[in-house]
Amino acid sequence: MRDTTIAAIATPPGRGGVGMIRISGAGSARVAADLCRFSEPDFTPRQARLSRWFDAGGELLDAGILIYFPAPNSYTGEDVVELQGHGSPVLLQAILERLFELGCEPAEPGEFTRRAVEHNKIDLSQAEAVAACIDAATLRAGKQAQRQLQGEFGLMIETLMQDLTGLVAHVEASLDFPEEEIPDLYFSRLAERMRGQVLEPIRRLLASARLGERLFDGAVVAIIGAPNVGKSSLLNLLAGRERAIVSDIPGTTRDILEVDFEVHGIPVRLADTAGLRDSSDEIEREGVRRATRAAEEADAVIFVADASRPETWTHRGRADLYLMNKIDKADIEPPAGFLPVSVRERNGVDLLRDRLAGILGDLDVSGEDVLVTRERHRQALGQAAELIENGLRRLTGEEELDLVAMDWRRAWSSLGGILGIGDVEHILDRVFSDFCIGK
Ligand SMILES: Nc1nc2c(ncn2[C@@H]2O[C@H](COP(=O)(O)OP(=O)(O)OP(=O)(O)O)[C@@H](O)[C@H]2O)c(=O)[nH]1
Ligand SMILES: [Mg+2]
Repeated sequence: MRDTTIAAIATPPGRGGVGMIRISGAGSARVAADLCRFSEPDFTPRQARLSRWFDAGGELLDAGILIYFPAPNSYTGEDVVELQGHGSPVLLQAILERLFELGCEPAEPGEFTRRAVEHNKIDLSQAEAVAACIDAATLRAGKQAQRQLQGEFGLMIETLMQDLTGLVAHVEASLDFPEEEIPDLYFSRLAERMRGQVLEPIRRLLASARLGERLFDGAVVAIIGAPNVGKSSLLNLLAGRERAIVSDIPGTTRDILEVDFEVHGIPVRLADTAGLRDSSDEIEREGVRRATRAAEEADAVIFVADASRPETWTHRGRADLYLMNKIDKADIEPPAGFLPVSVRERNGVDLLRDRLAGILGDLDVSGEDVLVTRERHRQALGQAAELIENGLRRLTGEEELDLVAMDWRRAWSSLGGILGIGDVEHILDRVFSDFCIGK
């Protein structure tokens, strides 16, 4: 950790009502006093104080609220000063330059939060939740990030690590006894507890990862089908606005058209495509090529057919959801696997949303569950599960007990990596490189 006093603008670039500069480190109060041209840094802790900030020549740069948070009761755990001035990029930059003249160093991306981790204010999973909160594209994602930030997920991991430690201690204790003195039941009970208390909860967490990661990473969904079946109408309906041109002329859509919307809190980029058919028109042919590629690259594909035209019902490529549109027009029993809808009359659309969310991972997890939201966490949990299983196999196979203990200790370290415990310098570097400056 750098032993410096750092400063950065914490509000986003651009003009705004308020702009904030954050300072953290042992020199915070001193540089803030110098900025205000006070002889002594005699700030009352955690009290908002109206103050004026000057450049080196004594000219006023801005006036605003200054708050001093002495260590350890601050965001970073160090002495922190927050300056809330006007949201003017030029004035904020000039104040920041002045702070650098007074001895501050520019903060690196995420350095304030990293310092919070290094001073044990929060664990690493909470630090990641800070970034996730800021990046959340939907309310559901934001709420999930909040729960992680409050430490619910971290607490689960910590509990698992404690249970694991207890069970490893049992294995290690038994190393001191000759095998014939250990009752047969001893190890099967141990294995049972490992499965119930540690492995099962890890498996449940892993099962939530598909939805958890989707909530933050989003999904690309392509709509495909024959011309004139209502693909663009469906896009408009789901997007909630008239984004795509709709007409009864087949071949209306040529290029790919994308809109962002959300389904059950999952951010979705929806791509409308050209109707699939053989065409002599060069532009339309290119449209069809692009449609095919979009379907290949999408996370999920919705195939749309027209109930009144059976020739539109067959689809040879991949699709995850089959819609029979225009059921208002034709009184037919749709073929198996098709969801009947009428985009025009908004029939079946709620069910369509549910099914789409299900395809994207919103299945077995309730809204109340804590989810695994990061690939990093999923990998660490997966690795822990594997090591625990290895140990369990060895335990029942009555192999060397010290190898069992070693597997399980490694599983413990793997879980520890999630919280930033152990030798994690390289993990910290990777995690914080995704942050914005000032956070
Ligand atoms: N009756 C009825 N008509 C619909 C329905 N959905 C769409 N249509 C009509 O079908 C025609 C074609 O709709 P589009 O959304 O442009 O179809 P598309 O699949 O995008 O067509 P292309 O872009 O040409 O491939 C329009 O006249 C729509 O108003 C529906 O549920 N019922
Ligand atoms: Mg269209």
